[in-house]
Amino acid sequence: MSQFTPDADWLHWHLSPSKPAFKVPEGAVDAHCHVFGPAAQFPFAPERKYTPCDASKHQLWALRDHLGFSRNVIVQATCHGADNRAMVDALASSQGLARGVATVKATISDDELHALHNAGVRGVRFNFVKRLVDALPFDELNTIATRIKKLGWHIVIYFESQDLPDLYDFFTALPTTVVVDHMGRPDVTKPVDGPEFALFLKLLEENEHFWSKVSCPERLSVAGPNNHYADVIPFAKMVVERFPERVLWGTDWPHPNLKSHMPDDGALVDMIPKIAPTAELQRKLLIDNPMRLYWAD
Ligand code: 0GY
Repeated sequence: MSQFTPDADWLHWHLSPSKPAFKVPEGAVDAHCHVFGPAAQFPFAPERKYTPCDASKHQLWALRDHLGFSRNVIVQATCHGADNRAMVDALASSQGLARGVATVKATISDDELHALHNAGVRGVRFNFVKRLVDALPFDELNTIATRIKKLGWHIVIYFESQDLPDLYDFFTALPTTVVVDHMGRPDVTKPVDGPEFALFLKLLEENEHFWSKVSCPERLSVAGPNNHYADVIPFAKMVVERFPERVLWGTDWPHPNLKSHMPDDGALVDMIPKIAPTAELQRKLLIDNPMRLYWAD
């Protein structure tokens, strides 16, 4: 038992996801997922904005196997702050089948950065979603960017679409490969060919070092699970087809902060052929791209 009680409105992740009808290609990577705790071993950060239920590395490996995936990219979740121990512990027990994206402070030492690298970390996450974090000032983020560039790492950015105009110039000046979480969280009630999504597309179009995760239909959809998140498909399909070499896909297990419904991870996998309709697009999305970014060595 730990001293942490999950938030009252916290939905537990799906305990018996369906077996997807879509068979992912051999070697597929779930390139966006998290581990939470276990809190008794890896306490949540005092500055966190939510308290989740535990979601352990063993439970993540079980999901990976059940869905037919081979590898994971574990993204440090905000509930652990800049204490990367739970994520690093998962990488250490993955037998090389997981890589990580860390959260670090500008004051991190070179030794600590190298230890993260040796553990399998290949990127840092800059989070601008206000309900999740108090974002670091730009100068601190720039210091981190310059330091992690030396390790060949990339930067994952998480923001909501309404904030992109203000963040655009900061993002495009970043010195490394940049991966946008969840397509910049578009408002899918707006047209896919409208001005808001056009700004996100321009970001990728004009900056060849920008990538996007085409993940999280369950967060973006208004149509919801009963309609198979159909309203998200045109957005994700457009990104996959326009930038096939720069897209990643992930489950987002254990789905932090979902309050209206918890997705069936098998159903999320079954969306892949709808957004990446050919075998070639699926191979790039699930294997070639994540392997290039996370297992280049
Ligand atoms: C996600 C989404 C969320 C949370 C986090 O690190 C986190 O706490 O990533 C969210 O609530 O939108 O992408 O996993």
